Amino acid sequence: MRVKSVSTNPIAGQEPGTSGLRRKTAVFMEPGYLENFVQSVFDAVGGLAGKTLTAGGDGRYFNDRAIQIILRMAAANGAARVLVGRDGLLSTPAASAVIRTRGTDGGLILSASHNPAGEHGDFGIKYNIPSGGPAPESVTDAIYRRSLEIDRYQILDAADVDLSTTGIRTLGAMSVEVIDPVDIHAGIMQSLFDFDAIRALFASGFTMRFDAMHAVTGPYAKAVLEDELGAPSGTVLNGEPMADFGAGYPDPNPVHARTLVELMTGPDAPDFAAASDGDGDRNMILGRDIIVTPSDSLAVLAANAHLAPGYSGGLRGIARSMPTSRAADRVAAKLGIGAFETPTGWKFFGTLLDAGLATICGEESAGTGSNHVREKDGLWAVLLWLNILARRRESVREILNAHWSEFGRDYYTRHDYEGVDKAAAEALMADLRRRPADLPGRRCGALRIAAADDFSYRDPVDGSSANGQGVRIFFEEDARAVFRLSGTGTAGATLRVYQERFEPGSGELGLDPQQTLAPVIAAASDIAEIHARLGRLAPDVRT
Ligand code: VG1
Ligand code: CO
Repeated sequence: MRVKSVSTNPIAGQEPGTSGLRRKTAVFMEPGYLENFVQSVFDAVGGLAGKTLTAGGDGRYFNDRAIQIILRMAAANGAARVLVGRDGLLSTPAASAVIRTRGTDGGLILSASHNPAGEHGDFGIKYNIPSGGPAPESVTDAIYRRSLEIDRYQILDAADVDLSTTGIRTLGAMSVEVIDPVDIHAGIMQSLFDFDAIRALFASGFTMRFDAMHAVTGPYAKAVLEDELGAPSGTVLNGEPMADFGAGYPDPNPVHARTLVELMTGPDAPDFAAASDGDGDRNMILGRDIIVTPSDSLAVLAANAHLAPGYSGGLRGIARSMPTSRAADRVAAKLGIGAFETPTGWKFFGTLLDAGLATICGEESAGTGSNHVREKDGLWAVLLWLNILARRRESVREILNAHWSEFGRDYYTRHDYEGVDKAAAEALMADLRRRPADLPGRRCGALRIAAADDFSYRDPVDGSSANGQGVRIFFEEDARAVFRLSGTGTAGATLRVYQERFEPGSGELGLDPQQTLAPVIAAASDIAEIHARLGRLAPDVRT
């Protein structure tokens, strides 16, 4: 086996500020494209000589071939060992768990998360640092700079490594340790939650469905829910990972998980349901006749976390992304612990978790997690919910109602305008950014603007800063609208509009947030001139 040094042209890889590289699968399959990114990572982290890496992905189309390329490149770059999930699989939270538990020098995760997979879908790759978390901007910027100047990559001329069974193989001078993709993560889950209580809950006839959406979480959910906790087989739906995710869209929201929502509003609804996304880091929580909004879920989990053994000593603090509702802040205030507001993206939670300032974190996009790993963790959220349900023995609806009566309710909805013209969306944002000074005082229907800004953040631990993270409009009526462009798409642009309004002391379940928030929604689309600029009368997705 010999090391080949292949000359290559620079590629404009991962844009600064994004947490991974996502492109059409066909782009990734172009000769040298994946290789350039991988070599840029290896170079940007100071080379691989003698290092150990973790590698795995969500099983989407090209995962199998990309893993082999990464292994051959790691060997050619002098790595000592790579830990790889069997069949090249690792969910994002499991990869984080492996990096931390086994102390590897970071890892490469193959996924485009919730983006559709397949030959005509999307592929993605990201580098996680040795803490197990997404690379911070200083690292992604270094990778990006390297990708612009790279002129060769190193790869071993060798046959594929057998990844179909666990065990240790060799590839040149490097060892490849094929691990069970579930074990390490499942062990952490067992250490955090009251499995006996959850087992008793299922034994009492409690019913649940978990929709793995043919993505990576199937094996994780089956191992824990069905094999370990005694939920009947059939609890996990669509549990076989498929290269094209069964032609589905593994984004756990009311549009893409519609069948689950219909099940929960129908006559055969189980007590509880959940879904996860492509790479297993997000979650959707449903009860009979109720979808729990992610912002509420974060607040409920934080308020009840002490019921789980892993958090019985209480929380150090709660962190949420800026567009996430303030429901979690109300819990933090009551518990007398810190509340943090960070830009969108899990990487901003890393320093807070490392410093012990926050224990639980969450995003409105259905990502929730804790200090057990450094990624959001879909199955973790589902198990914490189950632990709470097992201890409280109330329905999801009762728990939500009680929460709102205690803390008040933050009505919330996010509207996504997908696949809109990029230039028009950027102009819309640029104009909003220019206007914060003249917006206060302006009337919008029944509302009046109190303040407006473009969110910027200074990390309280390392002092790094991030600007331009989303335009916030605050209304005098305890309401807020936020605008930002998605950074995870691969075609056109997606405008996200986040709308919320606080109602103190209201446990009114019957109210539809779209109706309650109608004045805020109208004001937001008026201020941003959404119809005129994007030619859209209604959003594609409402969550
Ligand atoms: C979206 C979500 C954000 C999340 C990110 C990655 O980003 O809004 O909260 O952190 O996806 O999640 P954007 O830029 O499209 O709004 V995942 O599950 O794709 O790793
Ligand atoms: Co994801």
